[in-house]
Amino acid sequence: MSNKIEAIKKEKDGLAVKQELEKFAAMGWENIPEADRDVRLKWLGIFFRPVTPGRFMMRLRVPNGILTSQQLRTLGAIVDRYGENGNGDITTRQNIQIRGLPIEDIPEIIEQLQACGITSVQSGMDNVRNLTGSPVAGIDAAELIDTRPLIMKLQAMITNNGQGNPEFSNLPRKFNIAIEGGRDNSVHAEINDVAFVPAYRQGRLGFNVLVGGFFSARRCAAAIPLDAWVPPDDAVVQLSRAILEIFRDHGPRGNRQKARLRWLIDEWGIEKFRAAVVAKLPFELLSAAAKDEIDWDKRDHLGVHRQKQRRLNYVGLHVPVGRLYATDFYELARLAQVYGQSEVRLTVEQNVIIPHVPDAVLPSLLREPLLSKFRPEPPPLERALVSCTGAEFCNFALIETKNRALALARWLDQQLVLPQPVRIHWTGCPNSCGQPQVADIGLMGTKTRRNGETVDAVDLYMGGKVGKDAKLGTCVKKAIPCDELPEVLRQVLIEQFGAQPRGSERPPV
Ligand code: SRM
Ligand code: SF4
Repeated sequence: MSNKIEAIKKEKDGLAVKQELEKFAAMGWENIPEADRDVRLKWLGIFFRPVTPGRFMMRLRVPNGILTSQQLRTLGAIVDRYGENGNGDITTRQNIQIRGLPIEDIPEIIEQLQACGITSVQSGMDNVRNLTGSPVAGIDAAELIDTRPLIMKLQAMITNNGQGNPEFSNLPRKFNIAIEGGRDNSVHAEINDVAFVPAYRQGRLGFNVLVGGFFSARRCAAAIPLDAWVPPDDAVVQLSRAILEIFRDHGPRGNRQKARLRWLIDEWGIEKFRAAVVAKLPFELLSAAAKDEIDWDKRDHLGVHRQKQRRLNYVGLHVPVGRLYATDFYELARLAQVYGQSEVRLTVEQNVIIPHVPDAVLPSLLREPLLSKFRPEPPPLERALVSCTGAEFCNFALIETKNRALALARWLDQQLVLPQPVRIHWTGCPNSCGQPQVADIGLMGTKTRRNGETVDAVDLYMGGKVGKDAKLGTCVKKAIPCDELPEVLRQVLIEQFGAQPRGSERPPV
């Protein structure tokens, strides 16, 4: 049994469009064959957007979420060309998507990206997605393993040094890999197809390995232990390769709703799956360490923090729902250059960190105008807000998310005094890109009928726990009309999160 996407891949490999890009650019978006335009171009990270036809989105790869000032400037200059259509988003995989791009310009954009060391290759569809790692790798005083060199090696292997890797261009489905190097599980290890979490085995520091975590409309599952421990070196790359080869060669390809790695693990059982991995490895796969080192609550990295390097700080800035415009890219580039070492980090909470800020210039950085837009200490609900793209650009969306999420968080922050941040995640449809299952309060877009009319609504998720003992939240109430949500959430926050009312204002309907 096959499906439409398998047939498209069989007819022509996704990566083959690399050779045809100039031709597509010359013919214009209306004339590109549909399977190439809507499906295969995603192998180059180029997404046709039915909501804004003619204005493509590009999903980059930002391994470990690290960008330089030069790269930020290049991104700013690219989106700047498209006026009000041009913008970017920080994604829930510590990555950047840029928008508003006409196909005619994309070959040149790819050259500009390549010139500054960015690739968008294999960032969508049935490929290994952006590799996430600790956002404070190398600067966190309490870090156990610096994830950066491992992520870079893995990215080089998976993308063939950014050129595209035909070995992994025909997986049965998407594939997520994360490497955690700290104590707080900043990458959400539990929701990745493969995750490495720090663990001591007989006194030696390395990683325990988790497999099979994923979200989909059909099913959500937390990752389970592979019963494996690897040292923090090439073994990480070799193990990832072995698992990818097994997934590629044996993963189910019939029903796309049942094609993620976990379905193969369930079909085989974890012992058979592990044995298949062992058979491929050039080294002996050790059993897991008795416990891992994830023993902290998850940090959000906002505000000012001391680095492990003396007299240096990192400053986490809150980017409301991850949205960046050209001027923001330029300003972040400048701030990182003037106050830091021309580098920023992205987080899976869709925020930015400026590392390496010396004590002496910290007060000046905190006075910069950009910091009143991207605040280091925003109010508690806005602080912990995450939102997927939603109906503004995504044709799967059942509701608009980002603007609505921001307006509601701001209203609730005005209404209530919160004893601590409450993590609210919005997602526009059951695909769960905004990860509502990891949130304290998760909101998943849907539609409902009220007085004979169809209205925007959300399913309410609760109970998600992150950091140590991470646990997925579940749906506790279905189909709350969006215009009733302000009052519903206000009540939930008072009753379950210790919020105190301030006064009363009109809700943002
Ligand atoms: Fe996602 C499809 C956006 C993270 C599960 N996701 C899509 C598409 C490509 C659909 C489309 O073609 O329109 C969305 C693009 C909309 C747009 O224009 O931006 C989209 N996903 C996103 C992003 C941008 C959300 C965000 O605002 O941050 C995230 C990009 C990550 C990246 O940089 O690579 C994003 N998507 C996720 C995550 C979260 C994660 O990885 O931690 C998930 C759930 C975790 C997982 O995959 O296990 C996720 N996206 C999906 C799915 C359901 C997958 C499945 O197995 O069924 C789809 C639909 C699909 O693949 O068929 C999807
Ligand atoms: Fe689009 Fe749905 Fe993903 Fe949101 S969750 S970006 S609406 S596919």
